[in-house]
Parts: sequence; structure tokens; C-alpha cells
Amino acid sequence: MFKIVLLGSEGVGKSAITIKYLRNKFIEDYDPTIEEIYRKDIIIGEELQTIQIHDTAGHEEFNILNEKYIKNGDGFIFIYSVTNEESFRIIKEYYNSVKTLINKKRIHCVLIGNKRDLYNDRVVDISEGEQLAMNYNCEFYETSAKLDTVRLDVIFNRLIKQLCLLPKSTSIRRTRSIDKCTLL
Ligand SMILES: Nc1nc2c(ncn2[C@@H]2O[C@H](COP(=O)(O)OP(=O)(O)OP(=O)(O)O)[C@@H](O)[C@H]2O)c(=O)[nH]1
Ligand SMILES: [Mg+2]
Repeated sequence: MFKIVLLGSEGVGKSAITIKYLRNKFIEDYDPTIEEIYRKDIIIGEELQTIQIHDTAGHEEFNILNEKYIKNGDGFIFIYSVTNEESFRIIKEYYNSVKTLINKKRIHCVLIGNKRDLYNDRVVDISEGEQLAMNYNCEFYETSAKLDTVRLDVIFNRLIKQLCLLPKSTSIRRTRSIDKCTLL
């Protein structure tokens, strides 16, 4: 089982992305997350594999649990909103926390700029996201939990594929059956 942790400041759309990905439904109301853990079965190669998604709290009052999730995480999705400069700036802090806490050479992650449907409110340029992702050696996507459907599947699958490709000796817990996994 792969544990995927979503990180980003409050209101950027972590929960909206999670629910859209899992249930193809967009949540319009804002209800700050305390902690949510979801499971999803996906087909990898010919095997059924379970991923666990940790939707963390961006709100300072609730994010004391995040350290625990980061330590147990296999892959990370860093999310900011293209309408919020501060949420972009703070990605560096999340990234550095992960780097410190998981103590691995390489962080398997994806960077997402969310809310691209709000083009009149955009304050973070796409090139800024691209540059940051290049620094982190990770993939970058701009998306919208409100409008995009396919893209979220692609994003999650790309990250899972990275995790599948890791050699067996890494600390990631996986079932025997996916030792030679290929993602469809
Ligand atoms: N227009 C638009 N609104 C979005 C999008 N994604 C999320 N929202 C809205 O932004 C608000 C916050 O979204 P959440 O998913 O709850 O944010 P969060 O990152 O989980 O916030 P915390 O749980 O507090 O950390 C909600 O009202 C969502 O409907 C998007 O892509 N486009
Ligand atoms: Mg949330």
C-alpha cells in the first residue's frame, strides 16, 4: 500500500482535489479539514493495489498531526492556489519539512497549482510553478478541482507510477504481487 500525503496551506483545495479524484464530485463549500484518510483500490498492471490518501489540515490550528503523516508518507502532493501568492511561497516550507522528516535522498512528489479556472484572480504565473518543480525535480500541473476531471487521475497515477518504479530495497511497504508493477 502506498501512502500519499496532500500538503498545502488552508483553502488551496486539498480536500476538493481529493473528493474530485475519488468521487468525481466538486465540493463548493469550505469546511476546514482536521484530518481525513481515504483508501482507493486501483489496478496496477494486473494487480489490485490500495492507495491511502492523507488529506491534511492547512489551517494552523489543526495541522499538528501533519508531522505524523509526513513521516509515514511514501509520496507527496504539494498544492498551492494560483490565486494566492502566500500559498505558493509556503510550499518551500512544506517541502523542507518533508525533506527533514523523511530523511531520504529523493522525495517522490508532484506540485499542483490549483484553481486555474479562476483566471481573473490569478497571481501566480505558470512559469513560477514550473521553475519550483524543476528545483524539486518533480512534475508540475496546473489544475482545477472544479473543472478538470481527467487531469487529477493523471496526476495521481504519475505519482503512483514513480512509487512503483522504486527498487524493492526502499522502505516503501508494498505487496509482493506488485514487485514488477506497471501502471496502466
Ligand atoms: N473555483 C475553484 N474553487 C475551488 C477549487 N478548489 C477548491 N475550491 C474551493 O476552495 C475552498 C477551499 O477548498 P478546500 O478543498 O476545502 O481547501 P483545503 O486545502 O482542503 O483547506 P484546509 O482543509 O483548510 O487545509 C472551497 O470553497 C472549494 O470549493 C478550484 O479548483 N476552483
Ligand atoms: Mg481540507
